[in-house]
Amino acid sequence: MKLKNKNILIVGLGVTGVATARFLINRGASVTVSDQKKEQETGHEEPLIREPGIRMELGPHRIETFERADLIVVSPGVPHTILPIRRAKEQGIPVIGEIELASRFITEPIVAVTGTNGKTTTTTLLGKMLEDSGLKVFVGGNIGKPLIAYVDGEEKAEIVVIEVSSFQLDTIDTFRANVAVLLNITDDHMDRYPDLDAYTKSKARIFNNQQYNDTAVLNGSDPVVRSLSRDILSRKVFFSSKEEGVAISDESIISQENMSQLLADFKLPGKHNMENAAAASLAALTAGGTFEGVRTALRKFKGLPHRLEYIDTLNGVDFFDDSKATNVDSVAKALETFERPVVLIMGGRNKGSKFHTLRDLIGRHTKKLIVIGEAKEDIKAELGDIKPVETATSMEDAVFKAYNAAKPGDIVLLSPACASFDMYNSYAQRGEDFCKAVEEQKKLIIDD
Ligand code: UMA
Repeated sequence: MKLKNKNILIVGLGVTGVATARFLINRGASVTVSDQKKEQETGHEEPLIREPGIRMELGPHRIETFERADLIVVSPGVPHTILPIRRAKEQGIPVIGEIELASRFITEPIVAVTGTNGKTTTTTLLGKMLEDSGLKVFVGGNIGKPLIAYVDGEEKAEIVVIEVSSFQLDTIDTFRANVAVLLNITDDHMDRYPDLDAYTKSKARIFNNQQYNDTAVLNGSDPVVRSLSRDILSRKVFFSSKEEGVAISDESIISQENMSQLLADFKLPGKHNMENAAAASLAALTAGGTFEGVRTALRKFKGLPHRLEYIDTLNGVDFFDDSKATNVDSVAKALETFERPVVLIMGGRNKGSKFHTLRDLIGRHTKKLIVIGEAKEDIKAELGDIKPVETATSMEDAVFKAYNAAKPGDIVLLSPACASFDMYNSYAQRGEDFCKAVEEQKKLIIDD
């Protein structure tokens, strides 16, 4: 792909936009970046903004700039349906995402993971399995390290493992995953897609361009995943949850007995984690991982921060941080994991979630809800008749109220079912604030 002297427009100046701009400048392209935020709202992008040879257009997107580009590279957080992009497409200007651009420069095998929930856990675990098998691995994508940064970097890997979101898949064209994993599909991002069907079609794009000798690793217990699998061209391997462990549909990668043996070494709680571990094992073994490497990684893996992470116990009340649970399905999985009564802290920015789908689980597993952020009234309206709901004004207030509602043996769980952007920059920052609030609560108890 020729980039030198091409007039390329990057839309969105976040992590993706910055890494893409650096790559394109290094390849001699003429780069313009358009971001709707104002200059005073920029932060880590500062050095790039000041860099000579790059045109920066902050503030409202200008349609003329889009129409003049030879190529547009759109960031995942920018809907590819916004007017300036639609106009550019009408003029025949190619619009791609950073994953597509990067993949055109990658010759190493690519393993890609998508799904509504469990992507980051599975991708991380898969990376470790391959590393523990002695391979040099790049792990990135939606997980936070843009794929284009790998292409632009000096260090080369033997295999590339990426987490891909539906937003990223919306803007691929020729991207091909040698091994593609689809973990599950449930309602999410309904503020960006018209319905579940559109979101499902987006996710299924991970299998576009796969050939007969590629592999699709699929969740056989998920009805939506099963239904879309008919159209997949590559070899299909299903994993399905059973009462105990996971069943696999094809023993050419690993026998059922050896898979059960592997999973017996995996310690994270919940059926969903067992599915993530099975998916990662199948993908790793397909991509060149060894049985021993996979086993070592499964044994060592302790989970990721802000995903059902145990924080502390105060007077017999256990606190868990599940800030990463930004949709209702994640919250459902968290609640199913606990057998003791839960005081649940929910809320944040509503992504069009159907909170009422949690009614049954809330009824069975929780004793009280504490609601925060923009979505508090929506949650109250959909769930307030099942269990008592109390409103909190901050995370500290939420933890205080939750602790006071709990008895020794109970659980206080932050599992918001919402995005964090109304109060924080990220789910990680929200989780850290929760941990800080638990720490504060501990001091209050000690001082008492
Ligand atoms: N912007 C515009 N015009 C618009 C909309 C946004 O200019 O119409 C600008 C914003 O002002 C902002 C920039 O676009 O400055 C942000 O771009 P971005 O949202 O794509 O952010 P990045 O920092 O590039 O992060 C993206 C992913 N973000 C999203 O998909 C929302 C990160 O995933 C990912 O880690 C990163 O690329 C590297 O690949 C985050 C995420 O929340 C973690 N992902 C979603 C999820 O996992 O559920 C999909």
